[in-house]
Amino acid sequence: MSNIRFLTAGESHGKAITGIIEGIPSGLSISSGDIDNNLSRRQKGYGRGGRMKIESDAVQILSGIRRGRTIGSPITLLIENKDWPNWEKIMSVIKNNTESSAIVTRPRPGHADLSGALKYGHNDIRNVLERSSARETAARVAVGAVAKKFLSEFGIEIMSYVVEIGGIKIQDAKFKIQNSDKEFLEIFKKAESSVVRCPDKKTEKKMITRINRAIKNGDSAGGVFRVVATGIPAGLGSYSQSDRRLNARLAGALMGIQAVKGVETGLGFDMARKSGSEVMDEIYYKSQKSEVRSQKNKAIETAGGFYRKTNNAGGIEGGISNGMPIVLQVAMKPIPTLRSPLSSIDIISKKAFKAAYERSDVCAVPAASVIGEAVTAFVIADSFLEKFGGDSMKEVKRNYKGYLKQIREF
Ligand code: EPS
Repeated sequence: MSNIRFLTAGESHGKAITGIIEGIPSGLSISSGDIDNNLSRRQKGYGRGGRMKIESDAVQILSGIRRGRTIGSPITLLIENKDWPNWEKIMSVIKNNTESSAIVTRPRPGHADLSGALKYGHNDIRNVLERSSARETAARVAVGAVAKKFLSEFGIEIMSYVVEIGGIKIQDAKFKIQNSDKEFLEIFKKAESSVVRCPDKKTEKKMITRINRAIKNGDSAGGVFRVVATGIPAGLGSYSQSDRRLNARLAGALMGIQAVKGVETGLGFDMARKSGSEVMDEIYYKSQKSEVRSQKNKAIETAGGFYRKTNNAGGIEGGISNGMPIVLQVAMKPIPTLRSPLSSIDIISKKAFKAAYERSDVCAVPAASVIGEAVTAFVIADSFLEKFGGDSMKEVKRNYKGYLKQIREF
C-alpha cells in the first residue's frame, strides 16, 4: 500500500545515523542545504542539554541524487555523530577489552531501559539506550526534509509551533485551529524566530521562565505542539479501510516519536466534550469565479467551490483530507532523565538506587515539533503519491493537475 518507505539505522553514540528512503519520484530538485536547514532547526530550542553543543548535524547524501535531482533510486542519507571519538571504544563493533565497569546496569524510569533489557535479554542497558535515544530523530528529520521538498512542488507546506510547555499555554484566540492557510503561514513565521517555537511573545517569555524553573529544580518539562499542513487538496487517504485513514496514519507516525504520549486531530479531545451541533464544520459553496475562492483561501481552491467557515475537524473527515489545513496536536511527556534522582533497581544486584544524572535535555518540545513536521510530511507525501502516483515528477504533476481540474468541474 505505501508508495514511499524509509528505514533509519544508527546508535546515539555510534559513528553515524542513517536513513534510506525508497519511492521518491525522479526529477525532484534537492540539495543537502534543503536537508541541513531542517536538521539545524531540530537542534535549536531553549532547554536542550550539552550534547547539542557537540553536534552540528549535516547530511551526506550517499545515493539516489545526481546533479541536484533525484533519479528514482533509494536515497541514502548519513549524519555523522561528532561525539563518536569519545565513544569509539565503548561502541566498538569489534570485540575489545572495554572494562566491565563501563556496562550500564541501572535502568532509568521513563526510558526504554528496563523493558528493552528484559525483551532483548541484555545485561548492558547501553545496548537499549543507544537506539531508543531521540538522537535517531536526526535521521527522521532528514528523511522528512526530502518529503517536504517533494510536497513544496505542489504548494504544500508542513510547519509547526509550540502551544504549551510545562502547563504554560498560549491563550490568544489568534492561534487557534480554525485559521486559514494564510494565517497559519504568518503564525509559522513568528514561531520560527522564537527559541521555544511559540508564536506569541508573551507566552514565550513565560515558557522560558518555566524551563528555567525546571533547570533550577533539577526537573524537566513536557508540552504540546501543533503540526499544520497547508495547501492540502481534498481526497488524501480513504475511509475504505482503517489503515488507509489519513488520521490513523498520521497519528501512528506522530506517536512513533520518542516521548510522545498523545495525538489529536483538530479539536481532538475537546470535541468529545461538546455537542454535535457545536463542532461539525458546515458546508458552503461559492462559485468558482468568486473573489473569496481565488484570492483569500487556497484551501477553498483545492476543494472545488465548497468551503467551511470552521475547521474543528482539523482538515480530515472520514479519514480523508477535506481541503482545509490539516491540524494535529501532539503531547510530549517531560524528559525522563532528571537531575533530581528517581528510584530504580539495579538489574544485576537487584539493589535499590537513585538514578544517577547524566547530561540531558530539560525540555525538547521545540525540537519535537520539528520532528513532528518531518513525520507528518512523510505520511502526507506517501498518501499524495498513493493518489497521484508516478515515477517521475513530470508524471505526478500531470496527474495532480488533472485531478484539480476534475475537482473544479465537480
Ligand atoms: C537523548 C539524550 C541526550 C540528548 C539526545 C537524546 O543525548 P546524550 O545522552 O548523548 O547527552 O542530547 O538527543 C540528541 C543527541 C539529539 O541529537 O537530539 C535520549 O536519551 O533520548
